[in-house]
Amino acid sequence: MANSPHGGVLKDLHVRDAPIKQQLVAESEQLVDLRLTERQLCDLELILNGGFSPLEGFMGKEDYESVVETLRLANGALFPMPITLDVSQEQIDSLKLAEGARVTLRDSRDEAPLAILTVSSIYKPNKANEAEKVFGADDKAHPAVSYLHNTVKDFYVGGTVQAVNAPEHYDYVELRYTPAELRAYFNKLSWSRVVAFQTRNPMHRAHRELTVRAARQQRANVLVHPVVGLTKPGDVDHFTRVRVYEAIIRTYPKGMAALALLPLAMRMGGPREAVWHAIIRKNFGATHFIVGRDHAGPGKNSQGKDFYGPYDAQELVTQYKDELGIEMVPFQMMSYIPDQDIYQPVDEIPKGTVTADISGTELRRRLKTGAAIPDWFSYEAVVKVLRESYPAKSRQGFTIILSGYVNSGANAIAKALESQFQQQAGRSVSLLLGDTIRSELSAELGFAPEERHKNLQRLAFVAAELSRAGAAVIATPIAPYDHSRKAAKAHIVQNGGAGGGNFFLVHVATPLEHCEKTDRRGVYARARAGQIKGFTGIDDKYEIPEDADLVVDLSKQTVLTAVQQIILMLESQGLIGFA
Ligand code: PPS
Repeated sequence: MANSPHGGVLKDLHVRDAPIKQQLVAESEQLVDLRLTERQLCDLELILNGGFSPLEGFMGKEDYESVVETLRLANGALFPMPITLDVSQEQIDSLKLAEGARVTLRDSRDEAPLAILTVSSIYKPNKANEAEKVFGADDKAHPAVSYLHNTVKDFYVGGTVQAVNAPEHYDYVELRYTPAELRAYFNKLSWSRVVAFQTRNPMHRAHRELTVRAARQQRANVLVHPVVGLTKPGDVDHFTRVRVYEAIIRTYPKGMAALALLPLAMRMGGPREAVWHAIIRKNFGATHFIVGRDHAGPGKNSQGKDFYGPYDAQELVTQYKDELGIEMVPFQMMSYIPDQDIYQPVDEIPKGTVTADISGTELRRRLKTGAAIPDWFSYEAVVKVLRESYPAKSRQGFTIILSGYVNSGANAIAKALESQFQQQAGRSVSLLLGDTIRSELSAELGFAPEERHKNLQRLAFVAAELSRAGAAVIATPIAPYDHSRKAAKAHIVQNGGAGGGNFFLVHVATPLEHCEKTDRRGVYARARAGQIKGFTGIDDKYEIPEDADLVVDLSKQTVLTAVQQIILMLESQGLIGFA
């Protein structure tokens, strides 16, 4: 039925340790504990459920060195990726980590005890060598190498683990299968030949055609087995991707394909990663594994060249073919042939045939502009999911900060803009006037530089949350300091929307004399009289923005012309249209 696991035995540590679970749970409460990072958590989940068979823990020094140098564990078994538990010197000291010590490994999200580690060795890895040997270059343009140097701590702790609990998941629980569960599923359906498809991207018609072709070629069923642990920074989030997979799985011939999620932390290690992926899929019961073009490729190195050749991964898998025990199904890129309305691997397309493709960049452009995405490229249901997560510009939120002196007219412009946006409909509008933020969010803050900074960052936090939910946010702090404005912008760009938040700084450059002359509330008079200390423009600075997206000045123009300029700026970015 299902393929036999790597090394012959599925190392399902939950099953192995079930008879002594109560004892382990009790002991776990008494031991020192290590809270796992996201990457460590993914690794541990697959060690515990047998996805990484034949591993029974994190690699000790001997296994680590052997894997780095030879792609094999010390006992000779093929395993191309180091699976290590990194700790700092402080952790070693404070937890008294030493050979023979027992430590509880906890889920840092909910503190749940997951496993007990018995330490067999603590060693300092040569990170540069690990980068060179495992990833091909000690180049921080590689995400795993950057992670190795910037995030991974200085020491590795090796040792076997005993299972206490599997990490809890709260999303897509029904699609998460352990190797044992997937094997049982295959057996139940009498699937004896299963071709697994690895992916970290949304799937479109080309992927569906490729997998169906692989299935027919091999007379096998298809397991769509996407990674939902950690993938390449910047990838489409897994929540969106799983909705895509759920949509695409319905397009397969009835009974051909199944979808299961893999909580793997990818390393983007190209060829070595492909061998590792094959082993993992074998452990999950698959008999065949698709390796495409540039499998698990990390993109370009710091010289602008690809880290790996497009078919290096296929070559390395072929090299270990005999001992892998899972058959590789190699595939070239699929291209669409409009004349025949079919997809074909590029190596099978006769020269001169007209083909069509939509690149990732072009797809992102079409999502952004709302341009059509043709049926030959994807499925309506898939495009709908992507459009929900990546709304077109015209449906995205944005934040406008109007910065200027007190009484610059920023508030008048903001209120007029609010009316214009309300008139347009389609977006919720939030007006964050400077004094509203002061009274509602920053009542305890004064006007010292660090307090003004904090006030603006609070505003930015709220603005980013609103923008991300699709609102038009108009804010009018004085925001006199450049570094504070830049920090606010960075926060909003990073957190204000799926593909990057939309942010505009409008400098309301009404000169100080004008602001003071037209001040009917008398605040400037009070500041001049020394009754208000550290007043912007009087005895505190206003740093003129060099990076404003727009400059308006109410000593020279009316509120409405300023508003019009802002509207035109937003329209040129595709954020609003004229009704
Ligand atoms: S800042 O610099 O962005 O934190 O300023 P902001 O939050 O926009 O607050 C401006 C309002 O506070 C009144 N006020 C002062 N402004 C500048 N400097 C000092 N020292 C100061 N003290 C009080 C100022 O009159 C603004 O009030 P409104 O009612 O908005 O004009």
